[in-house]
Amino acid sequence: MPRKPHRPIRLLHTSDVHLESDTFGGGVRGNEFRERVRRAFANVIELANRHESDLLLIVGDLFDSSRVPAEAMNFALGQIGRARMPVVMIPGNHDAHDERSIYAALDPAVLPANLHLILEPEGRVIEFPHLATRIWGKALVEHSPDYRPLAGLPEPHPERWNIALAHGFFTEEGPNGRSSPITPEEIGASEWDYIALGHVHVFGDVSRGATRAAYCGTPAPLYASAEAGWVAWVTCVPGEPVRIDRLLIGDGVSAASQPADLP
Ligand SMILES: [Mn+2]
Repeated sequence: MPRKPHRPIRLLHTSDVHLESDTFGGGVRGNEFRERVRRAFANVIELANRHESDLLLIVGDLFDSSRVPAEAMNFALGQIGRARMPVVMIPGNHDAHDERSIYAALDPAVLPANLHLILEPEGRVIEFPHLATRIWGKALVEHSPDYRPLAGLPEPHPERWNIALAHGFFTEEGPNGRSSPITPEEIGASEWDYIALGHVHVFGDVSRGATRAAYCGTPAPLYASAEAGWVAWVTCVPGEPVRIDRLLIGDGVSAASQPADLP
């Protein structure tokens, strides 16, 4: 069925920020590292504003664990509130929506008005009629081989951009014991326009059939790798294939706020 959305849209897609990572412990080096991850997230918001993105997608693992001090949660929500567009977010396996969920405890009154936090394990569609867009996502509760991040994806809407969020592991092998598997068949059969993926920390295009799908990679300097520090910039124009570009997080922000190289 040919899609007939009435307007173009542009999306900034990020995931796996891993705020509050304890990779380097609680000492000076650990604090420095956590501060650099925070700067990376602030720069993602900056980039979305500067490029006037229509939507910002945060596809899981914004936090590294469910041990998040109130001050860190306030930082993250404050940054999201600075975004001048709707932000759609799902939990990942590190910040899963289980019995320790940091999101379950949030008072809706403290959430920024532009944040659409999807916490339904069965999934939820959010309509943005002014953008001719619908977004589907669901909350990861248990990261296990039985959990299918794309199960329950509805049929695409013929007059909307159909954008899905999924946090899991893309695999071309059959059942192999990997948790939260996402298969090429599921992507191809969906007929959705774009599937924004999270979980893998480096950029990867796993498009199938008419459906574009990509991992954006982590925006944070989690590893001393040229493959970290990016977001995906997705352009949807009626009648054209969906286009996926990468934007460097350091791009366009003041030198003083750019993360330095890992020591
Ligand atoms: Mn993950």
